Amino acid sequence: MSERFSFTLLANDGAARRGRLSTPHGLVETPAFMPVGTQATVKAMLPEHVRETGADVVLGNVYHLMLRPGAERVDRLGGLHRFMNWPHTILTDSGGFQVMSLAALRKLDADGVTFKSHIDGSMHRLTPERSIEIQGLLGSDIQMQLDECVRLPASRDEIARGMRLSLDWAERSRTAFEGFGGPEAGRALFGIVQGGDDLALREESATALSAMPFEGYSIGGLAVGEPQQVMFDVTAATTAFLPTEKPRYLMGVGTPDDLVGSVARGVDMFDCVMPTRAGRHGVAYTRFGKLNLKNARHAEQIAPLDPEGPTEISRSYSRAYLHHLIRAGEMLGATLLTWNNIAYYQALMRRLRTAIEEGRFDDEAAVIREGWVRGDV
Ligand code: PRF
Repeated sequence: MSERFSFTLLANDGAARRGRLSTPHGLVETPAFMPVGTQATVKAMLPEHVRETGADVVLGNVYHLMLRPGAERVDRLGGLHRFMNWPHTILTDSGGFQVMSLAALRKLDADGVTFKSHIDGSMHRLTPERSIEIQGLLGSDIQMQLDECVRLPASRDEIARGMRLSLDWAERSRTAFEGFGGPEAGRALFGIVQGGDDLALREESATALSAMPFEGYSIGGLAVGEPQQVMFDVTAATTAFLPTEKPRYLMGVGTPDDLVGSVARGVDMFDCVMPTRAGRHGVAYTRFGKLNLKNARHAEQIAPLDPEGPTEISRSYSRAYLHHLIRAGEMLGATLLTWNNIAYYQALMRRLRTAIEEGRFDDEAAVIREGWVRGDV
């Protein structure tokens, strides 16, 4: 029997929290940003280099991995950690959100969702139980319940229906997780709060989930097109109803500014394709804000991305060379910018963690924001 999953709250500064997760594959310092490794790879990066930036955990997706190479195959090959050569913590998303955004066709019912693969058109079915079974086969340390994320704007009835369906699926997911021996294996299952932009529905969802024995809680259904202030208000109204001794994960968020604002509202964990996707598209995150390396004004800039940047990559390669690589469609351009971006996000989280420990989160947040105001330099 493994040691149980645990979360320790180390410090508070206002609503901001500094904590530490312990999983069968190591410690995760929070607030944490988790690079997205959808298809068993953080695109364009070696896992060793992802680790070097300071990431303690990467995210995998049930939807992609069940279709290719298949969860049973990954299990036969020794699990996802071994398969992708990432011996640290892995969190997996349950699949529902990706089915709704990627599948060629899908039909949702009270029991689950049937969908057509975007890869080869084959038909598949996900239920709360099957999603947990797949996450167990992958060997995921931190698993998500199957949920339904209703896109905003939506009517209150539609949001309420999706939230209540997700509550029912939360209970079924928990039963399946315990049936597969998740807690004894030291793994975690997070319930997902839904309820759109309706604060009363968020309270109902968070309160009902808090009464169930989850190891942590995710906040879903945000960053789906609503203004940032709405996301912040809903996040604050949701964390208020979640148990303080369990980790909170804001799914699919966000920009550096979103992260700072959400940590201030009590969020511990984040994931987002932004740093990796932006990197492949020629955009670098720096302490001066976002730089678009495709822009002609970088063509003869000998300066690096940032002489004080978070990795050797940010400090050594010239903007002119990065501009050239991106313009020429060279793979190295995607790698170098993704590397810089993940390193930037990890350095940002380290800064926030230290500031919380030292009780100066608000001051640090103000200094960070001041840097971005200088804009595209
Ligand atoms: N549910 C799940 N995964 C998600 C979301 C959600 O609501 C979001 C919303 N931003 C991103 N990823 N299961």
